[in-house]
Amino acid sequence: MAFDESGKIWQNGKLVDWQDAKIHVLSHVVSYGSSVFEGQRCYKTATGSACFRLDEHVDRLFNSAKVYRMDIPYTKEVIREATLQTIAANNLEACYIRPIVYRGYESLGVDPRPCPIDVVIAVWNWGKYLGPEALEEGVDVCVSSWTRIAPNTLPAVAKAGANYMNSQLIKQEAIVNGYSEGIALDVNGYVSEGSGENIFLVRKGVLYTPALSNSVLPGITRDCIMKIAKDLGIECREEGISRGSLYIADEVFFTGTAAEITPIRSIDRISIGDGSRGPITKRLQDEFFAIIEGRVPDRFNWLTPVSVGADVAIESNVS
Ligand code: PPE
Repeated sequence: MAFDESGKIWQNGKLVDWQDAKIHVLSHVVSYGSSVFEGQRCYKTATGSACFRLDEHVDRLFNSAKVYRMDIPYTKEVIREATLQTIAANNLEACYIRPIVYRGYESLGVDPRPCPIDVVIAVWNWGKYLGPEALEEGVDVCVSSWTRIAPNTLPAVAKAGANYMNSQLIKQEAIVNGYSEGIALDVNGYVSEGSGENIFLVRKGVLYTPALSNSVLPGITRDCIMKIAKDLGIECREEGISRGSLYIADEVFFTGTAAEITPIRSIDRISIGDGSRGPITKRLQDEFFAIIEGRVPDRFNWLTPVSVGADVAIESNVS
């Protein structure tokens, strides 16, 4: 994924040129990882571009900041508007959106309180997170030798930059060993999540996902899957999942804004089900993409229209 660098970034209330969106090297965040952030998407729908679950992402950003006593100097409404404005300014009909709130430049020392709270919002094209064929063919993953952050160390409920040091250990180990991604267990040995995705498994027609007490980020895509499953009459249980039950599941998949719904076809080189995308995974994917692409009514109210370049022709792919 390379940046195009021609766009604009929203920085502390102003849209600035991509190349000018800079911070000082002695900003608090650089030494101490003091940031919280979001990952969102804007999709091209049958009726124009739409930001997906904007309110929920803004709410989660503010919750993450609250945990770390970061007082965001803008209202939620300003952040929502700034997000839409940044998408429009970059003229992207579909994009990934990255709002970041961080402790800026003033002084160093662990106590962050003297430093300002800075906010940026950037958008770019981000294709298939786990490879171009991943959504259909599935990915090969491993169980990580690294444990996920424990609830009394770094709270997984906050999407904090520092949590991703743990994610980087998980991800790099997986990649250098020939896997696409790693699944971390929590501090008690139960399944937690991938380095940047929540996880679900299917067994005998029932969907299971780790509970929030298993050190998982309260994923917005996870929430979508739980709502869609309920609607389709598929039972979903949030509970502790053992490592062993991953291997004997009929289907396993990841969810995330970047990963969307990615089937897992093997774990530690053990085939999951018949080693291809399972029927319930496909049903959930089909429904998820139908909603986000505007091919069925937005019955959960997940889409916020964005006016991107009025003269951009939007192809309708209503089938
Ligand atoms: N767990 C983790 C650790 C995580 O980072 C994500 C999102 C999720 C679960 C799924 O959450 P949600 O996107 O709300 O469904 N990971 C983001 C960042 C990935 C990155 O590489 O950066 C994302 O998918 O945008």
